[in-house]
Amino acid sequence: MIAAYVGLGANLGDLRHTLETALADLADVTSVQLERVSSAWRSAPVDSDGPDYLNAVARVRTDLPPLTLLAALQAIESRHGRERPYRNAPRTLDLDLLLYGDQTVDLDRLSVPHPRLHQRAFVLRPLLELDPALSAPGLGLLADFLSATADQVLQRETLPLRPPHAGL
Ligand code: PH2
Ligand code: MG
Ligand code: MG
Repeated sequence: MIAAYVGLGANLGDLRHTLETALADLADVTSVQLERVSSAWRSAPVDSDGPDYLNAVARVRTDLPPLTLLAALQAIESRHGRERPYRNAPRTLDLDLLLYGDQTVDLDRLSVPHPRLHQRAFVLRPLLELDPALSAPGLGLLADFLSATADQVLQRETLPLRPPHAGL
């Protein structure tokens, strides 16, 4: 089994409800176990526009290969009405495969670690919440990138995300 980290983001619709149901959907994927979920973090769109985002990170255990896991994530995005009119467009749901064990994936369709993971506080902060000692292949200790993203304003919500029926 591999420990993988999935980033969740939404800035259109009922953000909390979308993230919570997406987590339940993730827990329902065959051969994916939802292990832990970070807090929900609110922030302004980075390199984009539209309403504020709600972001979180989930740690899963899986024996699905990376591209199979990606297909499962994209199927969940589609079920939540995800459209892709242009790059970084506001979205009902974005699910990104951030880390897949200590493996590197370098394909047209998938790059792991996620190429901008270390530059974005809305990914780093929830990742480090789940594991403060986390490192990523090619990057090393992720905590070392926190100071470089300290100017990105992020608000942690005190109300935890509670996926319905996810058994957490
Ligand atoms: N996702 C993007 C672009 N910009 N900004 C925030 N705050 N949160 C996101 O999840 C996000 C973003 C592209 O995936
Ligand atoms: Mg994304
Ligand atoms: Mg994405």
